[in-house]
Parts: sequence; C-alpha cells; structure tokens
Amino acid sequence: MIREGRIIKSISGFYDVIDSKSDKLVRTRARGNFRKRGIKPIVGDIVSYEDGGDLGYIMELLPRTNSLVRPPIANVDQAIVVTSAVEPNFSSNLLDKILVNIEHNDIQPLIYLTKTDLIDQAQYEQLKQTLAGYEIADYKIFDDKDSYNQQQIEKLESNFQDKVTVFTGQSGAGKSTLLNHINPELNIATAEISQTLNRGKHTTRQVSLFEISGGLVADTPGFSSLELINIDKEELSNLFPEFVKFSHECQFRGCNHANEPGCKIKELVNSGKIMKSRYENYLYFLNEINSYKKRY
Ligand SMILES: Nc1nc2c(ncn2[C@@H]2O[C@H](COP(=O)(O)OP(=O)(O)OP(=O)(O)O)[C@@H](O)[C@H]2O)c(=O)[nH]1
Ligand SMILES: [Mg+2]
Ligand SMILES: [Zn+2]
Repeated sequence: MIREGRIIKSISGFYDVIDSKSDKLVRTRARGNFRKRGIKPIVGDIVSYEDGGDLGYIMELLPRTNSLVRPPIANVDQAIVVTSAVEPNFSSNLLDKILVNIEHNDIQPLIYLTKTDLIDQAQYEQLKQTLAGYEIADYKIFDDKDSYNQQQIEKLESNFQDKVTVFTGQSGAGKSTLLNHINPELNIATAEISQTLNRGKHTTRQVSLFEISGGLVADTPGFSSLELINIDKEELSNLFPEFVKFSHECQFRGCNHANEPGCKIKELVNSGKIMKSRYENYLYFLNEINSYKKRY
C-alpha cells in the first residue's frame, strides 16, 4: 500500500518516516533508482512510500518548497534565529546576514535573544531597543531579560504547531541550550566540540526532527561566519521585508535605494522609521555581493 509521510531522521541508508495520516513511525530505505537519478532523500522530505511491514520503501520525493545545504534539510517553514547578547557578541551585521539568507529560502525568521544574564541593565535596554527596530519587518522578537523563562518558552512553542522549524545562529549562541529548556528529555549536548578547531572531525552529528508542540523542530550546527549564497544584488532589497513594504513609494520602479532620487526607503531611514543599521548593512551586503562577482 502506498502512503505518504515525512522523513524525520536519516541514518546510514535508512530513513525514519512519520506517516502523514496515522503519525506512525516507519523505518524505510530509498529505492535503488534514486541514486541512479542523482536524487538523495533528506530530512524534511515528504515522500510516498510503500509500507512493507517491518521495512518500508520510499518510492518518490514530493517537490520541495525549499532545501538548506548545511545541514541538509527540506521544506522548512520557519527559523528561530538564536542570537546571544555576548559570548559571542551581538552583531547586527551578522544577524541581518542570517536573516537575509533565511528570507532567500522563503523561511519565516523569529529572533530569540540569549545570554542576557551576562550583561547589565543598561546594555540590555540598548539591545532591546535595537531588536524592537525589527518589528517593522514583522519579525517576532523574544527578548526577555531572563532568556529561558517558562512564559517566554511557551510563547515560542506556540509557534511550532503544524510547522517545520529549525534553530539556527552563531556557534555558542545557545540553540541547543534553548531546545533543552523546551524539552529536557532531548538532552542535547551543549558547548560541544563543534566549537573547537577540530570541527571537521566531529561534524558527524545527524540532523533530526523532533516532535514538539504539534510541530517538527531541528537543532542545527552553528557557524562563525556566513556568505550571501546565490543572492543577486537585484533581489537583495526584496529580502528586507520593511523595504518591500514601502518600495512602491520610491520614485523609480526597481529602485535600489542607493543613489536614486525620491527614494522612500532612504526617507524612512532618515526619519528613523527604518533602522539605520539595517540600511547600512544592506549597502554593505550589496558591496559584498559585488566583490564575490569579481572573485569568480
Ligand atoms: N550565561 C549563559 N550561558 C548560556 C546561555 N545560553 C547558553 N549558554 C551557554 O553557552 C554555551 C553554548 O551553548 P550551546 O547551547 O551549546 O550553543 P549552540 O548555539 O548550540 O552552539 P553550537 O552547537 O556550537 O552551534 C553553553 O556552555 C551554554 O551553557 C545563557 O542564556 N546564559
Ligand atoms: Mg548546539
Ligand atoms: Zn528606493
């Protein structure tokens, strides 16, 4: 019998699939012809499979809405961008770069601030004000002074229902720690070896999706820096939702919000409605994309 399900785990050639209708977990293998066709099922894939009792067989992969490369995961709806106040230090440039990459994959970002216990009240107030600037982009912000308080965690979890969520962000920001607070039974290793220089040797960790609050959630390995992968400079402004909101009021259609006259975005930056740091990072990324072009 042919059924439909989603891959939540992949281990040495086996794929664990949750059946879409019955919620039953079925261990499967991919049919031999996948490799011939150069297709590899990944976690998050929705598949049709033949339920053969003990072991099922994946017949087809359904079209993906998106797929991430590191870690390999498909059909992601939203990303929790775990952002630390310190250790590593908050960087609006890195945060905006992460957000741009997420938007480019058509994934909804949510921002979660951690390590606020390590800063004083004045530093906290300043950071909170910075993060409030992201509300114009319609990003949900989780910035309580006590990062892992129960109420805030419940508020975060209320976004998981019927969605695939990944935790992403800089190495050491607290992604695994946050997941452990959500469900202590996950018992994910924190401050792990992924922070050491020997990183390459230890990246055997598998991505898997956990069922939490009616949705599927994945931890991912962090990074220390990031490139703007496959993003054209023409599309960059579309990855800043607050620019998209107002760009129809720019004098020129297709305005790049750089040197054009009558630019609504620049006007809103000057009046303080759009964050200056977002705009400056936008110009910085435009430059960066240009420099990639020269390099290749
Ligand atoms: N003081 C303090 N320490 C924290 C907080 N959140 C996480 N930590 C610590 O920061 C270290 C890194 O946390 P992890 O949860 O491993 O970070 P990660 O984002 O999963 O890192 P990678 O897996 O390398 O990407 C651990 O020692 C945590 O205990 C926090 O809010 N306050
Ligand atoms: Mg981790
Ligand atoms: Zn403009």
